[in-house]
Amino acid sequence: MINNKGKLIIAAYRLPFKIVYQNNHRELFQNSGGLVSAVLSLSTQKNYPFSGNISWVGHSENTALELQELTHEAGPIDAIPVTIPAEINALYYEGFCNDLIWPLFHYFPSEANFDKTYFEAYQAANQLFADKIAEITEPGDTIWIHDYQLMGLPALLREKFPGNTIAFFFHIPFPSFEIFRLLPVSWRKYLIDGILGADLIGFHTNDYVRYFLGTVQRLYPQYEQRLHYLNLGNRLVEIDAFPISIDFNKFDDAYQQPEVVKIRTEIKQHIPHKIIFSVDRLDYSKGLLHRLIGYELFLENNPGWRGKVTFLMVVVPSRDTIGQYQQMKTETDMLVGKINARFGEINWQPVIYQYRSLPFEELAAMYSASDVALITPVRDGMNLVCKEYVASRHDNRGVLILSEMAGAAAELSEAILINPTDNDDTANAIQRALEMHPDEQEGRMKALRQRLRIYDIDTWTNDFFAQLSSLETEQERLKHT
Ligand code: GDG
Repeated sequence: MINNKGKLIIAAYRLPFKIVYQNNHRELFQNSGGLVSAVLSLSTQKNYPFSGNISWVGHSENTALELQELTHEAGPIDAIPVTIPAEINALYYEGFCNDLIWPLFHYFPSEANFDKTYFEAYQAANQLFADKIAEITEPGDTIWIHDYQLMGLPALLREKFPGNTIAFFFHIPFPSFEIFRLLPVSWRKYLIDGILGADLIGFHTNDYVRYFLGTVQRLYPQYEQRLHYLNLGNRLVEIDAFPISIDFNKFDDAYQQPEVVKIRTEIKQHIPHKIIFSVDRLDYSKGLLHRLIGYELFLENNPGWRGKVTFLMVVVPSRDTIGQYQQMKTETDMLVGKINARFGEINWQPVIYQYRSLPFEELAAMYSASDVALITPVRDGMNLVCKEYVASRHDNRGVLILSEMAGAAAELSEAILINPTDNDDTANAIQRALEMHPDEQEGRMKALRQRLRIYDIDTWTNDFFAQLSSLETEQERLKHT
């Protein structure tokens, strides 16, 4: 751990809170993302390496004044909003981030729009973040920047604060150079120069690290690369893999929570046979259509299973004002209808499909009620759902079918790993999972759980900051040689 002097500043596109109105008064509503729990648990550690409150800088619809009034509810986090004018935000967030980088980095180049105004807005928004952070940064502060919305920010801050420690973590896949090079040359340079402003750059997997280093090598052959280190001439930068994890105990404990037990019992009463479960945001990267086609093929190939298994598929609304997402939703609705019409019977529905978000207790109950989790993104930076499923299986039962295209596949080798676009592979995996002997389920589940129990979200954060600390020592040593 670093024996740090200053405070920790987090920069992420969104603030971890928003103001909601309840019973005629205003309250802070905390987002339940993995990063928020990581940061909160870090702040309560005995050897917390930073001083004071954590400053979290992010976009918000609420003003600084409104948020300040509720500071007492925010615990150790000072929420500092960045105001991005609506017309810039549309081109920056919906445009450059979600209409270009998201599809491109998830290997959907045909969905990517290379619009010049997007790029200008992206630069402008990153500058707004830099300006806001500059107002609060003091010598000795550490700045930890997150994700694809803020790739330009490390360099903007490095220029202003050459002596501060800056770290960056990338939550989505970093693609191979053949995909990255589809970006115009000046955009490529802005993004890579931007990220290289950080001291430590973290990705979920070794593959993403390799692709990033390969891209740097193509753009800057003069930078010396040694293992995970890059020597930029005047600075040493480290690039490494830190597979993000989950709050294992939260999901493990949920198994016995009365509310979760109650919902689980109700689910099992309503579906008195095998349950296959999936939950994802509506997104083309999640492989929903391939998954349904694979399930349909399974039912076609295995008449004996008809009437004895139900696929419970939850899709969480997301970005559904965007045309391509609306189209995906329509195609999903139609395919579910087709499968239910083709195989359904008066007392059996092959797919129970819900388009909504779930409260935590219901999610935990669905995880622990299902015999198989079918997690088949066609591309995913990590995927936390598969880890949450494992952590929820306090009973050591259940089978995880996982796409080899999810970052998590690198760690979860006891899952049944499949190619999500190979429908035969999906269909065969479903049959194998449903017919797996309980002893084999237990053996696999125990191994998976043991790994996640050790490498949970706290270990992830500690690992990241321990690495940052040894990098600082190495940088110091180099300064004096
Ligand atoms: C990025 C990367 C990477 C979803 N629906 C409900 C609900 N969720 C929760 C899940 C899980 C999270 O949302 C989704 O996890 P993902 O892993 O898909 O992450 P994203 O936030 O989409 O995005 C991804 C991640 O960052 C972390 O680095 O793994 O690859 O794309 O925690 O439980 N939770 C509740 N109700 C829902 O309806 N309560």
